[in-house]
Amino acid sequence: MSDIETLQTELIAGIDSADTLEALEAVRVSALGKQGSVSALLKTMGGMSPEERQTQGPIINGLRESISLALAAKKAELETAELNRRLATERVDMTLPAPDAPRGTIHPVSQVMDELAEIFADMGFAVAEGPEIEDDWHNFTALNIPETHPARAMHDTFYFPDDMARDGQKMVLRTHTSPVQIRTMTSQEPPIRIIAPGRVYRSDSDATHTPMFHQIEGLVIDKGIHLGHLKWTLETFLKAYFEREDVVLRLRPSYFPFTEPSVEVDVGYSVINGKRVIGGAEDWMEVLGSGMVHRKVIEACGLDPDVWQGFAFGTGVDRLAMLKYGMDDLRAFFDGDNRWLQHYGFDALDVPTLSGGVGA
Ligand code: 2NM
Repeated sequence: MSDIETLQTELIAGIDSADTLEALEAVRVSALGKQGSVSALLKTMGGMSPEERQTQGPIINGLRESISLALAAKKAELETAELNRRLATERVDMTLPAPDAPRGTIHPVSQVMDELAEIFADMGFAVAEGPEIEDDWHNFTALNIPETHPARAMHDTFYFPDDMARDGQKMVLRTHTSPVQIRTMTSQEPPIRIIAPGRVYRSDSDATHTPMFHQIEGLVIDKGIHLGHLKWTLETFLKAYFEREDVVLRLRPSYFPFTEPSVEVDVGYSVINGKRVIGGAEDWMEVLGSGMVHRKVIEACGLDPDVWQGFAFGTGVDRLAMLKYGMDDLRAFFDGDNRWLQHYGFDALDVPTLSGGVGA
């Protein structure tokens, strides 16, 4: 056997017996590395005569080729074996409880807004939105609250500095969502049926008032709309929201600059185990303000009040949430205390539907 054949036999045996990737790499380095036996043979070709090179060249190159192929084949074999070993031994136990990761919940205010959107969507109302930074005209003037009107003082408005005025209009943080109704009336053709949920701001802070709170207002504009439509809509809404058929409404005359007549809506409640429960008529509590939209408001929006009439209503979302879910301190809504959220938290996947009951 020639030296080359002996070397080849030895190297192939070394490759065959390598049982780890590291051992195989050692064989590769000993043959094809810088100081390797095959590399040394390749280097001898430089000093050969042309005749010698013609006979030895193919033999040495053949050796290098066969060793390279044997190394590659063995490497693939070892890698496959390693993968199969890992597949056979490594396991993920899908029955293990997930680690105690922090879990977000739906805030009661969001939950109630979703419930309200669902209830009103069923009655054909769309959801409308508008800016929280408003100009004086949309927040006050168009709503029949002129400069000198005492309601401006009533609203405890947050005003922006004079140099932030736009088109000569002083800017404010909206004190109610009514400017959304104004924007809808000036940009859409009646008939209109919308609710406008969102954040509103008033400079007022104590146990029952926060400077930011959530309102939802509704607006219907069509021909021949009267107080009967208003009463039916609010009764249907309150029964769906409190999920009780025995919800009783009491309408009282009131005053808002933007409605005439204006109506305050009380809902009857009973006291069960010291807690107020909606339903029955043991006593009354105020839940909504409403009325027929003032003709001056309809006119301000460019509509003819002799053709178009409507009703509007408004209430506090935070208060509606407290009444339905038995919360007693408004300030906890904005503390961001995760224990409170977990207690009242609603599941992100538990979307309110009328068929499933809107409540969580
Ligand atoms: C309320 C009570 C009564 C109201 C009126 C309007 C508009 F834009 F149509 F004039 N929007 N919202 C309204 C009426 C709001 O909240 C207590």
